[in-house]
Amino acid sequence: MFDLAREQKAHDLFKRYPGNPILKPENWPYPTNAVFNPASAQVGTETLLLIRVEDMRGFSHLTVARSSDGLTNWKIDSEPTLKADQESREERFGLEDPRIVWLEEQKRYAVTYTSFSEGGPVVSLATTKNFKTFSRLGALLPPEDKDACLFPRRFNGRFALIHRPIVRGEAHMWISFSPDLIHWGNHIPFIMTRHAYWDCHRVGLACQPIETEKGWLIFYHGVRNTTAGAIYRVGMALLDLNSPWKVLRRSQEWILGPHADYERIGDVGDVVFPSGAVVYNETDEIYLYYGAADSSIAVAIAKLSDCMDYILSCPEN
Ligand code: BMA
Repeated sequence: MFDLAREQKAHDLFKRYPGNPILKPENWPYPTNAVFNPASAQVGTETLLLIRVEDMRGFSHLTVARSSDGLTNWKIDSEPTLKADQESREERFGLEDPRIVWLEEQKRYAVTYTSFSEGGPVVSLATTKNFKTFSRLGALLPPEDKDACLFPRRFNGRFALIHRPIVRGEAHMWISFSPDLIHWGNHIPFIMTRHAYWDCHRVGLACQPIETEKGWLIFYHGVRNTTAGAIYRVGMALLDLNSPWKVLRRSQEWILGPHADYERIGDVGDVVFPSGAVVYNETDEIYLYYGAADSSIAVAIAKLSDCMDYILSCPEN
């Protein structure tokens, strides 16, 4: 139902950082076409972004950039941090769109990303302690699949993965479970595209799930196809803390959409594509890192308490 007060909250939630875009191809220490769709983690006192970098064949790899305030003075690795193994059928056409979570029980980070395999896009998993060396666990599920992230802990003994397979041409978000990060089952579609809405054509997880007292706060991208092309916008949902396949709330409105020039114009115009977030509990802030128009990286900032206030004002799913 249309609700003007809620529309206003959705509209006002995130403020774009005035120094956007924070990272552009011109900043790179080596030639590159585009830098976008970054994963994020707070590592020690630094914000780390693991960034999708597209080379001039059109294939992507992942490169680390670090900053002490998460906004400026980025130190970028002088060469690709995680390169595709082009001998492998899994990674033949590059690595794209990573997400990071800290797995406390394993004392290491889990990085999920899209491998562009010979059979199409698949979700792959690698773990790392230092973002220098990585252990590859391979593809988790068959193609076509994208937009995946693990939860940082188990539920009833099982790891959980949000991902976005394409089934019968439909692009809904699914959640799947595994005892060992290798064997996956109990596949449940749980956030579907909504007919006639801004997210009617495709949905997919944005950044890593954020644990709050009221449930897991997730951001997702939603796509509408128009006569002028696709528009990628961002919405939110709240998942049950112990049963994350249960959707407690879902935003009716989008909370971030392409508006600034750097979001409207680029290799793929009209795209905002968040894939990383950092929460600062001391200041109640959330920094949402996103690819802008498949060309550069931007950040938008909100109060976490405002995000919770807004999502709790949205109807149940
Ligand atoms: C999606 C993904 C993203 C990309 C977006 C917009 O399907 O492939 O990597 O940013 O399209 O082009």
